[in-house]
Formats: sequence, structure tokens, C-alpha cells
Amino acid sequence: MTQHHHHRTTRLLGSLLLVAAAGAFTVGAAPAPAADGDSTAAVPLTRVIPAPASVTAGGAPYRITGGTHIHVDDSREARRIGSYLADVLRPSTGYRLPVTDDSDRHGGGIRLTLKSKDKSLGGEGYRLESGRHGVTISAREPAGLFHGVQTLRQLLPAAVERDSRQPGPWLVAGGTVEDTPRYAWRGAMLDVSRHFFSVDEVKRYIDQLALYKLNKLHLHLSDDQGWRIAIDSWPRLATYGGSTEVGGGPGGHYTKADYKEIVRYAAARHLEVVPEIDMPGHTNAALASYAELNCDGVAPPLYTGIEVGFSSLCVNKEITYDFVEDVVRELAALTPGRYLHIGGDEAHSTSHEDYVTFMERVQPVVAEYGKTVIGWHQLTGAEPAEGALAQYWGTDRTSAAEKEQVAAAARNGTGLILSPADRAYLDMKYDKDTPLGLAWAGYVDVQRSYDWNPGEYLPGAPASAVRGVEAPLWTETLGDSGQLEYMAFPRLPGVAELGWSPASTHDWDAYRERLAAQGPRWDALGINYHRAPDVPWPAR
Ligand code: NGO
Repeated sequence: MTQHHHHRTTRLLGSLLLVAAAGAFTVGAAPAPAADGDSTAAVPLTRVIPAPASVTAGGAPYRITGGTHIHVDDSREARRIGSYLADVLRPSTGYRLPVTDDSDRHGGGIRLTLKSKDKSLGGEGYRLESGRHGVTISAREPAGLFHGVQTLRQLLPAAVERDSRQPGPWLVAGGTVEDTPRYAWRGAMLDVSRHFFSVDEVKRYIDQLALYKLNKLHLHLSDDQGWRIAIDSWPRLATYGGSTEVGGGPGGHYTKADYKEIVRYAAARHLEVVPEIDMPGHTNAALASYAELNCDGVAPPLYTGIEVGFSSLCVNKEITYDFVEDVVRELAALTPGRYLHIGGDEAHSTSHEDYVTFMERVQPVVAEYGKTVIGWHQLTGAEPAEGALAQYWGTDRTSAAEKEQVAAAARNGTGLILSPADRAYLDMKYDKDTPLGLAWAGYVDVQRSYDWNPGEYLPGAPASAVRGVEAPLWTETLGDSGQLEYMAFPRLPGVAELGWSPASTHDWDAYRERLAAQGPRWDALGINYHRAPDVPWPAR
């Protein structure tokens, strides 16, 4: 980030306070009644985000009525997903929708089964068939069934998302959807360090990610402004290092119980939590908490501004590696997922030599505790460990040499997660008038965030190295759910679609129509989205 950027954002924070004071950004403000269009016509099977891999429309629609049952197979997982679907449908339909484990028997209604024999569905795919007598979603794995349920939600009128009884009718168009993801990695990152977000705020975001079939929640748990996860062997990290945030607010941290609850909630929605401890830079909160981590033995004060690149762990002190190992051990124990993100970006206060030394010592520690390393793409300036993934966050202005360094690593086996900042960063302003966010990577309007191809994005990187995409949401300027939503919606679904849908479905003109149809859904859910001018939203 440039100096220019910092001045701009400092001024921005001033105007942000004025906007907040005027109450322009409220969460869950009473939405106007949804304009659902002709309420007797079913939503076309193609009007889903992410675009399904294959759709065959035709035949009579299914109508959910007061007599509909949700039939699940005899597995615990199918029952759990059936109950989740019932929880979505009951408040708005007002129907009982009992969940019964008799999907093997013939009959109509909604049927959820994990007994699909179709190997091509893989671990996340599903098949949805709808006709006069019912809707059947079949999959091989729970994640696929869950994604199928998200498709079913979008095939029902937007009003189905409301929490009070609505008139219906509740039609599901006839036909078949067969759907599997393009990429295994479809992530969203939330920066809980620059501003702290409560467990409930994180859960709210998880629910929004699940709607679009995202499957990774990357939590940026530490930075200069705050350390957000309790580490028993270094307790001051959280109690002191977590005690503030950008702007000087009270900050906060997750206890281990809080964190486990986030992991559980995410897992129930088929998202894997990927924890990040950023190092060796972006570490002021840790350095402020323990004087002995500093090369000069003096703890700096806590930091509440938005500069970057000024802090570094002391690469030549042994205690640094005791610290890293303790943190990695405790974090790995909290992490059922495979990955641990070690940051590695903007280590401007660490010499190149020290950076390489540090990464050489730290990556094996991650492996020792059974986890696979992810780093921001600067990790490719050192030697990425076997199996490591690099998260690319460059822009069109990134130098050819830096891009080539990442591409060379990719040719060498390092997997890539693509988060180009001038496309996928949800904290970039949409345009000059956006009251929140940053602009160091330029303005990112909805079309720009959607209109690129991850498979061909990085010159010289083999398409097979691309594991998927991730949309980071940095929170220097964002302090509550309403503000997160304003930046994430409507861009987040576009990144989700890049991660899920086959490239052959990619078409901005068709996408913006599908996206517009999500507006009434977000109104029904109380999501504070930006009514971007490049999307033809229906009138409210
Ligand atoms: C950069 C920087 C972060 C900022 C973010 C703001 C990365 C990987 N490091 O992205 O510290 O918060 O930009 O957009």
C-alpha cells in the first residue's frame, strides 16, 4: 500500500464517522415488502448463483403445501440437513414440514438423500429433480446435499427468506439441475483484527457465505492492531494484544470456546475455517504484549492506526520460535481443517535474508503439527514447503517479475488461491462515492469483480495449479455487520460464482440479471447491500 493510500483512508475514516452518525448503515433495518414479480410463476432453474453446471428445464412445477414432508434417508447427516431446510422454510411458509426418515419409500414431497450412485457428483455435487409430485435432491456427500438445499432456496420466491408468514404460493420449477464445482477452494476471508467481530457477527457472515456455496472461511486472527485468539501459553496476546482495534475501540478476542463454536457453526454449513496468524510482519499486537519478542527487548505501544509494514518478529532470537511453536500447536489443536495460514505479506521491516530464514524455520513447525501451510504470495520469495498454497493478492499493476515469481512457484507445485486485490478484495471501494473501504488497488465495481477468469489469470501459471478463489474483506474501515454486508454484497456472489461455475457459463450480461434477482432475497434477509448502478435491481 502507498502513502497516498494511507492519507486517503485516514480522511475516509473521518467521513465514515459522520455517515455512521447519520445512521445510514443499519443492520436489519425493516425492509420494504419484496417485489417478487409475478408470484404465480416459478423462478426459472437457471436463475441461480453460482450458475449451475447443467440445467434441463421442463415439466410441471412442484408446489410446497401444508401437506409437504421433508423425507430424508436414515443417515444422521441427511436428517441434519433436512432440519436445516425445515428451519429455512417453516417461518415464511407457516407449514409444519415434518422431517421424516423415509426417503427410500416412493412418494412425493421434498426428498433428500445421500445415496446417489452417481460418482461424477464427487464430494460437493448434487442433483436436483423437480416435477409435479416433488423435489428430490441427491448427493454422495453431505456437502453436496447442503449445496443442493441452497439451490432449492434460490428456486423459491425471495419471500421464503422472511421470518414471518408469507402468502406464497411456493412453486419450484420443473426440471433437473446437475451441479458440481469448478474449484475445490471457494473462500472468503474476514479480517477480525483491524476491527473485532463478535461470534454472532461471524455466524451471520457464515450464513451469507453458505448461501453461495462457499466452502472456506479464512479468519485473519492477528495483525498490528489486535490479536484475537486466546493462546494459553502466551495469555497476554489476547488479553492485552486484543484489547483495542483501529480507531481505538475496545477490540476483543475469541476464547477457545468461542473459536470452537465458530468452527462448529461453519462446519455445520460445510465451511472449513482456515486460521491465519500473520508473521513475521503485521505483528505489533504480539510485540506489544511481550517485550521479549522484540529485538531490543522493549515492547512498543498498542497500535490503532492503519499503516502497514512497520513491525517484525525478531528473526534471530530463539524465543521467537518458541512463541511460534506454541501458537501453532494451540491453533492446530483448535483446527479440524487441513490448513494453517502463516501470512507472510508486507514484511517490509524484515530483511529478505531474515524473511527466508524465518519461513525456513516456521513452515516445518506447521507440518509438525499436522497442518499444511498457506501464505500470502510473498511466501514464494522464500521456498514454499511441499504442498504449500500461495494466496495471490497482486493487481494489474503488480510487476511482471513478481507475477513470474509466483508463476514459477506454481509451475514447481505450489498451489494458488487467487485473490487479486483489484478484482476480489471486497474492501475496495466500488467507485469514488463509496463511503466505506479503501482504494489502493483502484475502484472495483461489480462487473470488474466478476469479469475475469481464474484459470487464465496469472501469466505462466498452469491452470492446474489454481485451487480456486477467495474474496478477502479487510476491515480498516468496517466496524459492524451492516458495513461488512455493504462491501460484500453484491460482489461476494460473483467471486463465489467464479469459484463454482464452469467457465462456459460466464457471461456478464446474463450474470447481472441473475444478480439483480438476488436483491429481493437480501431485502428479505435484512442484508445491507449496495444497490450498485451496474446491476438492474427490481424496484423496491
Ligand atoms: C493488503 C494488506 C493488508 C491490508 C489490505 C487492505 C494484504 C495481503 N496485506 O492485503 O494488511 O489490510 O491490503 O486492502
